[in-house]
Amino acid sequence: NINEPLQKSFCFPTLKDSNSQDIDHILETQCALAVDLGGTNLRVAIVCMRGSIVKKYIQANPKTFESRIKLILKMCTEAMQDAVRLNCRILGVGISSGGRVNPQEGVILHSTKLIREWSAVDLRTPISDALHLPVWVDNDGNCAALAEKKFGHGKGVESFATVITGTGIGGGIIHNNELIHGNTFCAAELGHIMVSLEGPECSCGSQGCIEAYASGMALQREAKKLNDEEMLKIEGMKVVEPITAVHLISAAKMGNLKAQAVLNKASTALGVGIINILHTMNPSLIILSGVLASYYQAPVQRIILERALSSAQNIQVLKSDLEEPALMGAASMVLDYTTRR
Ligand code: ADP
Ligand code: BMX
Ligand code: MG
Ligand code: CA
Ligand code: ZN
Repeated sequence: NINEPLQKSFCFPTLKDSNSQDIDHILETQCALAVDLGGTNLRVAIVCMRGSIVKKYIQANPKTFESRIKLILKMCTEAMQDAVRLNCRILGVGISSGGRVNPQEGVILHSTKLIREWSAVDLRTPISDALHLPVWVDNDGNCAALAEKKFGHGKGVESFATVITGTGIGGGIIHNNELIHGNTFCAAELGHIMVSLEGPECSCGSQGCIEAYASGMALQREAKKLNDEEMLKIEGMKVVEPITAVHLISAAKMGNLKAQAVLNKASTALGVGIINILHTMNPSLIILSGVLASYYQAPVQRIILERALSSAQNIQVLKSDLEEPALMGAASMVLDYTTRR
């Protein structure tokens, strides 16, 4: 089973094994250490069984392999010290990362240039050795799908897909209640669904991918372009650098026609990409998450009504109500595997 990572054996003492006089120990909450590596940020969190984030740490994701591994270990060590004070017992480490991931081996197989020096990386061995904990790893979009399944709109839903926008666009597909990893762990790379033969260049090396139209980075690229041409700001608009997707959205809302055109194109690309998902797997639900989800929800729903086959139109496009889907999914791997009897 692909979802059953090969682990060294670790011993998890149960309450019965522990000293019954140690009241503090009995009151300990079982928690996971969750890590999420994205194109911009590196997040670590202590996440408890019920799915709440006890404490969260955020840093910029370093640009080199060495400094990235070093920072992951430093942040995890700090979190483990805090966990002791917070009476949290850490059962293991769950890691969500951009890139194609072999979850059985805990290896990042390949990454686009969104995360440099991040191909053929065995993450499990060094982290497990340093922290003396079992380690699970999966792709960030896949982790987001696991989180929706356990804590979010995907609860009890047999078949759904999730699309998460950050720096790039990640995807995760649950079919028959299981994640789909594919033949070479490249399934559900939904950001690289292509919607045009030409189109903008993508960080994957191709062009016309929905990530190149609709991700945080793509909108930032367009916002900067407009700003350089002095066409972003309109009367009454304050722009605090750095220019991001947020400026584009507020300019559009204030009536900037150029900004509206960029966002229309981005929404259409995303909507058409999502229709391709509908026509491939015919799920019962699409969940949008990430920084731009609330912006995209309505246009995507509309484009489906305009352009999908009628049999695929009766689908809900929901916005995730989870605070950090990728991070929560990373935690869920730990919580599910360590407490399963
Ligand atoms: P990652 O997982 O890729 O590191 P995050 O999910 O942390 O990314 O999101 C960071 C990306 O989202 C960046 O591209 C940034 O420009 C963009 N971003 C950050 N805040 C906002 C916001 N409020 N609205 C739109 N985009 C944002
Ligand atoms: C890229 C790709 C995906 C990832 C997605 C979202 C890499 C390194 N990343 O398309 O695997 O799921 O970005 O990532 O190959 P994020 O940076 O937006 O969180
Ligand atoms: Mg991310
Ligand atoms: Ca994925
Ligand atoms: Zn691409």
